[in-house]
Amino acid sequence: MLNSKKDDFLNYLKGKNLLIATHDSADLDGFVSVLVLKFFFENFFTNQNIFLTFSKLSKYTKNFVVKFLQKFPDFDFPSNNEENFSNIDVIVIVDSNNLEQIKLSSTLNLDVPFIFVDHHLDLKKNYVGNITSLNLIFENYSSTAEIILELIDNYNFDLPIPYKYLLISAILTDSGFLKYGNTETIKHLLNILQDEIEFQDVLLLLENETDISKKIASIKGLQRVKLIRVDSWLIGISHVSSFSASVASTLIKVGFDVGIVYTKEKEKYRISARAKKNVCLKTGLHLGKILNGISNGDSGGGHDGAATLNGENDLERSLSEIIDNIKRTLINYKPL
Ligand SMILES: [Mn+2]
Repeated sequence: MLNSKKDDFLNYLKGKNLLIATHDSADLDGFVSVLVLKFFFENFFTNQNIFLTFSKLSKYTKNFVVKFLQKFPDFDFPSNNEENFSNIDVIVIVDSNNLEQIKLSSTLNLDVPFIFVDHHLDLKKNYVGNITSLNLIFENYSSTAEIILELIDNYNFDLPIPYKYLLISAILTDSGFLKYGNTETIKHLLNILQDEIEFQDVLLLLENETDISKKIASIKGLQRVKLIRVDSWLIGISHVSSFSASVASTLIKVGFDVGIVYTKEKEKYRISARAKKNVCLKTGLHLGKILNGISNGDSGGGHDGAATLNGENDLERSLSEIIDNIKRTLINYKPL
């Protein structure tokens, strides 16, 4: 990240009342990014108000908080500010650049300018109100936490140990315990760990007993899966009533190259898609782009190997477009 980008970002925020927000059902990366950014701003800027808001935490994040508090009982998790946000000058939105994934409090009007800090595919939506020149969107980072770490790093800012645990946890979970990481991810981890933190201690915080409803969703997802074969590629399509993302990952684990799992509610639906990393690299498959480019008005986003679409218009049409696009990408691939 260019130093001038960081300076522009911070210079703009200086002296303003800030609200930091993240996507709905915040995962660890979104949640931690909010907390660390708030802590940094509070120490870096003086005499300005810094609020935070999240509509909901994911179940995993909630479990993590419980374990984290056993290790750091004095850590003061800032609570959601449910106050009147009428004096906010600018909103910093972390870990998403899609407003459809952000649920802001009703007291907040989106006339307030906002800036994205994110590592997902840049949707380039050109929202009115988004100061695009200040966005810190870098798709080559495996987590938003790393973008924030680099931002802080410049200013010789020493984070207290609990915050370091938080950052490492966010980086590890978002990079799939380095499976989707790169050399920079490892450098970032080493940079925070130094000699102060025992890696195994962090891993303990991230262990999670799978709950029974999630196990049942995986099993049902496997029972219902439909197989489509394209040359030597295997695409699996299934549906569950919840945990679609984790079931899509399960499809990959059992041998599918691409897994698509949908969830249908009364007026809404969700499609989660996962693909093997090497399939994306070989064929140029980018699920985030495919799920973003649906013609019925619904749009999703994500990474090459993991993407989500939350829609309300026409599930059948979205599904068939997605499947057709995936097939086309795979068919066009000619091995050297
Ligand atoms: Mn993330």
